[in-house]
Amino acid sequence: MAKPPLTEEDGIMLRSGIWVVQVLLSLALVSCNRQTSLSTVQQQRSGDYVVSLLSETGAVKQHASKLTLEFRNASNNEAANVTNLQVQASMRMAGMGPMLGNVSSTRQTSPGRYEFDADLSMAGQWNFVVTFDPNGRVQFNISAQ
Ligand SMILES: [Cu+2]
Repeated sequence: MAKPPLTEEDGIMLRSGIWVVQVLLSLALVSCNRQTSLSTVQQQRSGDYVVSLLSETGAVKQHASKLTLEFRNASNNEAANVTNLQVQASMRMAGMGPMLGNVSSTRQTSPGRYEFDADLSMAGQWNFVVTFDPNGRVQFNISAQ
């Protein structure tokens, strides 16, 4: 028995189905890009970990910026999760105590990656001290622009 010809309604169903698939595909691409488009600001070795400070531009801006810490196992380069992650930013000031940057708590965005917000009140040299696990520690010396 021959199939009945497609009606106009069938055509609309088909087109909207394709449209839904295209939207889902582009959403998947956007979320992948968000993860991979970060650039390395600085990388440090700490024990068994390679720790990278990442940002969208590869630089750290004065005032509010979104930064990401990435932890990888030094021996196999696999993303590694850590615990008790804390970030502190400070700037050495002549003739007075250090100036502290306003740093949010970290939120995990993917395996081994943790995003945080940093608000640095001045341009210049900032120390980011990162502590994790029971005894993990790494320090980044960053020039905020
Ligand atoms: Cu300062």
